[in-house]
Amino acid sequence: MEQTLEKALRIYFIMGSQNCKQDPVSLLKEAAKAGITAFQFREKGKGALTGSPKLELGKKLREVCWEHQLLFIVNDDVELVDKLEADGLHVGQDDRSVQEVRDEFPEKIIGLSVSNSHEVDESPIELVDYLGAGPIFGTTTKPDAKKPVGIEWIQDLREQFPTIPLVGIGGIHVDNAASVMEAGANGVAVISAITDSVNVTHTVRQL
Ligand code: TZP
Ligand code: MG
Repeated sequence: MEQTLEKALRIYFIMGSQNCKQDPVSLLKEAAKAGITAFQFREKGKGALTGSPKLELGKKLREVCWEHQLLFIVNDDVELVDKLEADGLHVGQDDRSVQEVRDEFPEKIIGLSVSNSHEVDESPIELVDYLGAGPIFGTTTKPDAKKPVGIEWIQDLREQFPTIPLVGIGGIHVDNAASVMEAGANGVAVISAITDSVNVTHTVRQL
């Protein structure tokens, strides 16, 4: 990755086959051509693939990222990081600890989700490369999502960590993405804005 992480996280598309009404590989290709800057493979929740179908899909999605020089991050699944030669791993508060994943992957990009100051206080922020902050707005994509925290959470984090790469997540769409960036985020992480779009190219350009 030649560019800075801040820039690479600007339009961060997250998905797994469970989010898609269409073929995930075609969808990622379309989004890549339209200008997303990073991708997270998040095969998780109801209907998600496991085992070798998950690995095979991951390989195809990784190929698309390589072709378009997009950052390829794996959600949560430590086993897949090396198998898919991912650029990094994103972990939530209930996943493997940041210390463990940093020890296991000293050179990979590690992202951490944070939803409130308690989580920040309990996390070794100095070991992560970027923060995912949210859910910023209401979302139905993640059934166990916490209460929306609003763009104030981006402002708080930006104040506390002036230089860390920071992305907002949760309920972000074309019409509210700018407010997240204005609050101090380096990028927007989206699922349904793209997976549910009737015109992916147009949506990505608007984002
Ligand atoms: N983490 C916090 S909210 C969320 C995740 C994975 C779901 C985001 O999906 P959408 O469709 O962009 O609201
Ligand atoms: Mg997780």
